[in-house]
Order: sequence, then C-alpha cells, then structure tokens
Amino acid sequence: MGSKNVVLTSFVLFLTLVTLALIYSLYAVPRVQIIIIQTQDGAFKEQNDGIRYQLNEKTGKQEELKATKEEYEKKKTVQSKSQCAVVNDDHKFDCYPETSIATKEKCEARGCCWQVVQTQTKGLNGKVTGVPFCYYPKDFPGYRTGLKATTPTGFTVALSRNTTGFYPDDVMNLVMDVKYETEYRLRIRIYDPKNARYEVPLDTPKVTKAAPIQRYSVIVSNTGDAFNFAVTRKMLEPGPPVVLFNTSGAAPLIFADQFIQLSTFLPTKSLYGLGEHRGSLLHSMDWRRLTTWNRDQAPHDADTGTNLYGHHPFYLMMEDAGRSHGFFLLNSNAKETALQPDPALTWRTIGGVLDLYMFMGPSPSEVVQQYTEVIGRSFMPPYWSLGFHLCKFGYHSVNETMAVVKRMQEAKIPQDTQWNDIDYMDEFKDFTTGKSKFGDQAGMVNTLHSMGMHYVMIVDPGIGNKKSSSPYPPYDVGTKMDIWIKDSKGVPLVGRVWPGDVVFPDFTNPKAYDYWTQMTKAFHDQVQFDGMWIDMNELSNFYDGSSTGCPGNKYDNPPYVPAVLGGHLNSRTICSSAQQNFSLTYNVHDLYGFTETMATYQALKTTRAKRPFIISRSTFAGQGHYGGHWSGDNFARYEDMALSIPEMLNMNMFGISMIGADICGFHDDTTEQLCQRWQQLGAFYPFSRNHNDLGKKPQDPAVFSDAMKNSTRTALSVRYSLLPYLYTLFHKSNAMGETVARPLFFEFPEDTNTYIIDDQFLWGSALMITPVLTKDTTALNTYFPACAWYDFYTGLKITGSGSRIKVNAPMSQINLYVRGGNILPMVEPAMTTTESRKNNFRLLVALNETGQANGGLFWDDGETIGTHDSGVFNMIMFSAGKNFVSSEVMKAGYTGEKMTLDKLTVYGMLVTPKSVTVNGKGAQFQYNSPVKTLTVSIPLVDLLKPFSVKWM
Ligand code: MIG
Repeated sequence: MGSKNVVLTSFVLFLTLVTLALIYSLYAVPRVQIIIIQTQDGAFKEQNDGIRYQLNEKTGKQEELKATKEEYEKKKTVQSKSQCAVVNDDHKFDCYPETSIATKEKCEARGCCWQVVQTQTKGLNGKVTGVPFCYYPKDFPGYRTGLKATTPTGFTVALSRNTTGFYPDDVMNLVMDVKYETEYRLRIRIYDPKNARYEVPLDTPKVTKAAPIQRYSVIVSNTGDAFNFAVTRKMLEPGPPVVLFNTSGAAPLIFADQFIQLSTFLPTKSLYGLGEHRGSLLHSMDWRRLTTWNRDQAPHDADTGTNLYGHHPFYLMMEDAGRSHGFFLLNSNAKETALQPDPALTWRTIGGVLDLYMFMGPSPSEVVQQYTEVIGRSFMPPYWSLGFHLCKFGYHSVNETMAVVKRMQEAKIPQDTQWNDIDYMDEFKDFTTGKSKFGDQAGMVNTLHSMGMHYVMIVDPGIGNKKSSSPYPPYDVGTKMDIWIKDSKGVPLVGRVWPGDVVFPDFTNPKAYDYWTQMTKAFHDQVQFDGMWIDMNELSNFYDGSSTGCPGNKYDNPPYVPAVLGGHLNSRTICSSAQQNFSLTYNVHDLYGFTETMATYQALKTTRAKRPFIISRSTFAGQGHYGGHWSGDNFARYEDMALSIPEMLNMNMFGISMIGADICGFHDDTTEQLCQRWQQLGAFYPFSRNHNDLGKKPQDPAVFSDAMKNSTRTALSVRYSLLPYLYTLFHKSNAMGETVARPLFFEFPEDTNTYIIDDQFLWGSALMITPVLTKDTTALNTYFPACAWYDFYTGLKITGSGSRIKVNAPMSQINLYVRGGNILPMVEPAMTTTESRKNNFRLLVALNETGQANGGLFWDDGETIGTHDSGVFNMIMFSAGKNFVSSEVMKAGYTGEKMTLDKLTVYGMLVTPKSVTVNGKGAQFQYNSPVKTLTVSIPLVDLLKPFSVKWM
C-alpha cells in the first residue's frame, strides 16, 4: 500500500469535490419549492400559493422565485422533453432494478428514460451493475405535500398522489411525521395513516416532546410534481449548512404495498456500515447494490453485495472537517441499498414503513452512541468470555475434545473456554447429549470447571419432529405449547436441518420464551454449560420453503424481489408466507436470530442467574444488547483474514461489541503460517475463537510447530495481560455506547488518510493493532496518525506524522502501539482468566508530547448481572503529569477480591529520574535511557486506595 494510499485518498477527495461541483451545477436549474419551510428556530411556516420558493443549495436558504405559475408550467414542459438528456450518468437512478433484463419498451412503459451505456458487470446474484440503462427523468411525478400540522414532537405533513405508479397497490395517502427527538437525533416516519402496516417491534425510546434545541433542520417541499425533503446540519460555527440528506432530484418516493423506495443525494462518498456484508470498510459508491435478507451463506469474495447472515440498515458517513452523521432505517423487510457515484443512495424495501433516524454526531463515536441509544447498548459480557475460545466441528467425543484441551495446557497456551459443535447431540437433536457415542459430556464440563475453564455448546433452532420410541420433550412440549412457526394454513411448517425434518420455535411468540427457558434449564440440569452458541438462525433450511414447498402467494412471490441469492425469498429458508405470532415471516424473517437471542438471554439469565453469554450467527439491529456474533463460515485464506477486520469494525458500529471471525479459517485446511498470523490478529478480536469445519485438519494452535506455539502463546498472553483494559472498554460500550474495536478514523476524524484504512485498527482510543495480513511478509508499511506512539513491547517512541512508515514485522509477534496520553490497566497474565484475576495489576503509562496521560479501570466480579446499576463495582481513574502518576478511586463498591498493583511502566520518560517514591516511600526502579522507559516495582499497593508515584 504505502504512499499509494495517500495519493489514492487525495484522488478520491478530488473526485468528490468535482462531483460536488457537478451536483451544484445541475442544481443551477431553478427548482421550484413550495408549501412549507422549516425556519431556523425549528418552527415551520406555510408559504401561500402565490409565492414560490426555491432552495438555494449553496446557502441552504429558501429564496423567493420571481416567476409566475404560467412561466413555471411552460418551463416544465420544455424541460420534460429534455429531461432524459439532462441526467448525467452518475446521476441516473435505476428505474428498472428488477433482476430480469430491462428493455426499452418495458422501461418507457414506466415513464422512464432508456439509454444503453458502457458494458455492465454481472454480480453473483445475477444482477447487472453499472450505469442503469433505464433511469428516472428529472422530476418524475409522485407524491405532493398537503396539509401540515404542528405536533408536540415536531410536525406532520400529509403526502398524496393522484396517479398510480408501476408497482401494485400504491398507498395513495401518507403521513410524514417529523420528530425532533433529541438535540442530536431526528426521526422521520412515513406511513399509511389509514391502514396500520407492519412495524418492527424494536423497543426504541418514546419521545413526547420536541427537543428544545436541534442540531438539524428539515425542509419539506415539492419540486415540480415530486415531494422531497432535505435534512441539514445546523452549524455552530459560521459557514453554509451541510445538506446531509436531500431527496430533491433523486428517484421519487414510492410507497406501494410491497415496494417502498427512498433515494437521496449524499454529501460525501465516505460511507460506512450497511450490513451484513463483506468487503472493505469504506464502501465503494461505484454502482453497488447491497441486499439484505438473512441467509445461511458463506461470505463470497467476488460480490460484496450479496445477502449474508444479518441485517443492519445503518450507515455512518464522514462529512468534511471530520464531522460525521448516522442514518438508521428501522425496517426489517427484505431490502437493498443501492449506491451510486453521484454520490447517492437508494433504499428499496418490500414492506413495513419508512421509519428513519438521523444522528448528528458530530464525532463518529458520538454517532454510534446516539445509534445505540435507540437500539440498545452492547451487553456486559462475563469476564471469562474475554479469554480465548477453542472449537471445532468434528470433535466426535469427550475424549477427543479433552485431548485438545490437554495439548493446549501442555503447550502452555492460554484458553478459557472449550466449545462443542453439534457432535455432542444425540442424532443432532437439540437439548440432548449423545452419551453412548459422545461420552460423558456432563463430567467433562465439571472437569473443565475444576480447571477454572468454561464450556459453551451449539444449539440450533430446528427441533426434530421425528416420532421415536422415546419421548423427546423439546418437540412434545413445544407442540403442546403451540409455539411452532405455522405455514399459511396454520399447520406447523416442516423444514429440514441437521436432525432431519424439524419445526421451528416462533420467538416472536412470548410463550416461546417460557418454552426455551424450560428446555435450557432442563438441559443445564444435566450439563452445566456456561454459554450458548446459536447457529442456523437466518432461518436456515435445507428445503426451499418447507417439506411441501410454499403456496406461492404474494408474500412468497412478491412483485419485486430484491437481488437475493437463489433468486427467491424462500431460497434456503422458510416460506415468507409462513405465519408467526407477531406477523408474517415476510416481515419478521430477519428478526429470527435476534428474537432467538432475546429468548436465549432470558433462558440463560433464569437458568444460571449470571450474565448470559450468547454468540449468534444471525443478527438484526439491537443484537448487541443481548449477545455477540461471529462472522460465519469464512475460508482459510489470507483475504478472509484481512476482511475480518472491516467485519469486526462494522459490527462495532452496529452496536455489537462482542465480535470475531473463525481464527485460522472455517472452510479449507489452514496452513501453519496463515494460522500463526491469524492467531496473532485473532488475539485482538473482541471475541477470540479458533473454529474449523468437519473433516478439516485440526488447527488448534497446539498442533503446530514450537515457533507457531510460541508466537500464539505470546499473542494470547498479551491479550490476557490487557484484559482489564479490554473489560473497561466493554463496560464503556455497555454504559455509554462506545465501540470496543474501532477504525482509525474514529479517533482521528480530521485525518482523511484514515478514512480508507482497514488493515489496522484500535482497541479503544489507546492501542493500535497492525497485523500482518499477507503471506511471507515480515515488514509492514504502518500508518501512524499524527501523535506520539510507543512500541508496546519495547516502549520505543514513534512520532506519528500522518504517513506510512516501514517497520519490521517478525513472525514471532504482532505489532502493537500504545498511543501517547493513555494509561492502560493491565494484569499479570495466566492460562485462564480464573487464574489471572488472582494476579496483580499493572499500569502502562504512555506519555503524550506534553508529558501527560490518563486512563481508567472498571472492575467487578465479572459475572453478576447489573453490577453497574447496583453499584457493586469499582472505578479507578489514573492520571500522569510532569513527575507523577496518581489515582483517584471514583467508586469502591466491590470488595470481593483484592486489587493490588505491583508494577508501573512509563513510556516516553524524557528525563532520567534520580529517585522514585510510592506513596512517599522510596521504591526500586529501572530507567532505560536509550528508549526512555521507566519501570517501578510497586510494593503491593491496594488499588482501592488512592496512590501516587513520584519521581525526581
Ligand atoms: O450446516 O454446526 O456456521 O460454525 O460449525 C452447518 C455446524 C452448520 C454452520 C456454522 C459453523 C458450524 C456448522 N454450522
């Protein structure tokens, strides 16, 4: 990469500017704005029909248009003839997004423009990408604004159309409800006021009064015959307002029963989020189409837009000057997001309503905080779950499983948790243990516990319905409780997964919570597991639809099918026409994994009375509040390892802090070198688990050479030593909505070079991780943002200047850098967290350019639910100045375990100290003058009392 990236960034920026200039020139054509304007003080006022206004895009102000109605109508007719020609390629909004081939006739029948352009490319989902041949003319007619009213939370506008569009069942009358929910959060709901439609049952904040101050303003208007609206950022500093969302001149709003479309221009191309998809962190705006409809699908390399396991209709955008905003479309139907170079974005969803939120940031971290305030903050994980996890599909017995644990112990590689895949079950049936073949699972778990370790096993949602001689309570009880998903006729839908034919619990049914809790508890009575791994919940089905197919009604075969893999909604999943308690599967399909996670959370909480630990493959917005996620069935390839970084960073933006990829790769046999590098990177996934497929070569780190084992031990020991810091980050994520793993641009939003970086990342604000991601590589061009950095291992200072520097990257370690200005709470590592929790704490102080640093430590027993709310925790703040490091105990609510400090290291100590004292008494120290580090041996100080270390 290297300086090429810098050049590339400047080029991208240059292109962005040129594009923006182009948009402005297009806007030079006067576009008539009428009806309502939103004034700066937040009120709106009506303009009477005689006076027309136009939005001056440069100033964001409404200006009176000195033209008569007649002149306007005349102009419009002239314009419409040339309407197709005036749209330049980047500006063309697809009028024929169907995967079937568009023709001139079909296109013009829609009232759209047809022009064949350059060759397009075909994605894996069969959809052609590139400049659309069929596109909307400017000012395509649609809804117009009508009555408006102030409300306690903002205002509403009636929208209506008098002609129908080209999708069946237009909702002719809509309401747009603009809510000023908080100073930084705007919500706009566009819905059918007459007929209630499906809405996502996500528990979002209820606001009854408009926020007195808003950092945004909303302008609603008509351009020709098309309603449009714009959201601008109100600036505190002088300068033009920034238009963040602007539907004017984009594809028209369409709101038909099964096709809803909203298009907008975007202020920049720095777009992130929109999941779950695999690809670079920064989205390409080059005619991408990102489809969401949860699917059991190993991520593809060739097409980043295909539908995967999860659904997160959220994006974060970097504006100029390092500001950012976020956008969330609360809608769970199958959908796609089309991106185009203008830059512009189009949402297409096939159901529900348009319920959108905008978050004003202005920092990227604040955007995520504002987003998670709506969807729920990340759960507080048990401390043990921060340790290393080991798993494989195909540990066929207790003996085989324990043999792996044993060799990990012998290799002295830290491991907290052993996992089992479906191998433990009796005929792959949930909540059974295959005693005769698999062995004594309960005994094994007890042994693991006696070793200070933990145990997690997989549970799939499909419940085997085979009649057998012995009773199978999970099926019998579920049938009695009547909680299965039903087909369109009301009969339990039969799917097929590992146990053969199955039925599926409907987790939108409150009764299913009791069912799941009963089953979980009954199994836990046998096997004392510690957490649950829930898989196959997209919902995965080996049949398309069901054992008898699908009836093929308008929900199975909607008029518009987003570009999903398989071409049909029922591909590898259940029928969309299936019925669930809350709504049709058509609507709630993508909530399956999420609702299963919620039910599992309650089941584990009730059963174990400790913090639940859940890793789910399928997710929806809000998942992070109940559990974590892994990125599914990756391949043992370098590119898969590299792409795990954007996946992890995206999930953190989606509020899922507990996230990791299968270390060393799931599919394919790994190689030692790849696995060694992946163990190094994976030691810095918030969720660190090595897992691989049935029939693939074992890849637990203990099977490899000494060099590999040494490197893995080093990486995991560093992780274990940093767990107090990581745990504190998880606490901040839980309490404040901060991300745990974050992109560089979150910390350096004004450094535009960081916008494309996804081969490096940060833990919190203090630790930069720079893994090797390619074969046979022992040097890296590492990007150092402009500030002081220290090599984690040696304390050697690197003064960052916002450029790439070539550094050695030996096979034996992963390069890590501590950012000046931070104090990291650490602990002496051990083989498990059970052991390391008994060890002494350490502090790593990395001074900034002015010789200062700060940090904090959150601590509790690591497993009790709600310690932050109940006050059973400790919070200690650390600060360092010219000649001291000291602490302040903000909270000492947990005294169950001692907290002792035995060592303190200072990086960036410019003067040689003559003497060092701890709490006023002389202490032993070492000063390394070439690298300028100071190490102080602390005579066991109690961290629950303030201390100070001074030097002279
Ligand atoms: O049909 O349980 O993604 O991690 O090992 C495959 C067996 C089912 C898919 C999961 C994978 C797991 C596997 N599962």
